[in-house]
Amino acid sequence: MKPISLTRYLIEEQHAGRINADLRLLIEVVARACKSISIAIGKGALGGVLGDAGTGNIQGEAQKKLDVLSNDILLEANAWGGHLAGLASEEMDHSQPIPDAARRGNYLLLFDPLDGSSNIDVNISVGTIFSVLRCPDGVTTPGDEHFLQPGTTQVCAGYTTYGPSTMLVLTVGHGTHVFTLDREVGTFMMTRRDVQVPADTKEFAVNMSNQRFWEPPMQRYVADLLKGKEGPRSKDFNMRWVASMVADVHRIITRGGIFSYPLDEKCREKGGKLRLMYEANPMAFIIEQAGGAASTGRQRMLEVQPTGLHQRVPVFLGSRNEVAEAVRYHEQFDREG
Ligand code: FBP
Repeated sequence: MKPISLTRYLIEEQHAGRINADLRLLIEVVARACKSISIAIGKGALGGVLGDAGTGNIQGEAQKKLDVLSNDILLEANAWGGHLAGLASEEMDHSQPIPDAARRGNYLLLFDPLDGSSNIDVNISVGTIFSVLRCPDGVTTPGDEHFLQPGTTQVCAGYTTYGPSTMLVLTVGHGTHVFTLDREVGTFMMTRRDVQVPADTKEFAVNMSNQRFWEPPMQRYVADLLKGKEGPRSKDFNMRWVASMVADVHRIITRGGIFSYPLDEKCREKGGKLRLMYEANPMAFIIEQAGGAASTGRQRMLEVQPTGLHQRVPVFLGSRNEVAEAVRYHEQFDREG
């Protein structure tokens, strides 16, 4: 069957009454911004976009030039569309209401403009992650507090991965679909509809160098994976770690697996490494809509009640039976120690 464009897919969703015109146009605006980011990344050193920006963000991280450029591209693209009341980004301390009151809409957009920053200068896949919420009724100038809604209230989530090809993975709550950018015509074309993540897997992704800092249940869970078929899991597991969440999650969307960034002694005070609002929640929505599961290890990710815009959480997501297994180790430890 001839692939359909993102525009046609969204119009069909609107005609089916599953999304409204505002959300359709907002997704188109974000997708267009991601195309511009893809072009900037593709230029690499020739475009002078590699290296540090010489500035830092609220997370205390050194910003890369592409972090700042991607953030600016998304801000500019969403400033005048009329679909948003406000937006929030990994690269900005606080959320921002859309400047021109006349151009405000009913949605809130959260994004990680450039995920996988540590891989930018070494030409490994990076990405953009986004989540869309409704602006609470009666709120015209949203503040940070209006964004603190659990992941179950997301109306849309997506990520774009900038790799050998640029791909957009999207859900509006009716399955998860994959689009590939046709660079010649500049259009995202649907290349997989209704993706289903296999329930079981033999592949795990974690930064093993943090092992000594992990909690006991995580130590036991990974130790049993590494014991392979001689161990309690009775099968051999392979490991992958790209250190770009978008790339690791895209592999899982494509062939299954489990991705985890657990709590460890290095990030315990912060509550974890990855951010709930614009990394964990959108990925959890996408994965659940593809038949997978997402958890903090102790709670369904999408049910976490947010307390801060840049809040961090432990993350386990992917093939649902494997995520359930990782959660079982944590529950057993919490029960029995
Ligand atoms: P940012 O690059 O957006 O800050 O994201 C965090 C991240 O790079 C994830 O993409 C990735 O999964 C993780 O951190 C890698 O962590 P580590 O450097 O510990 O392997």
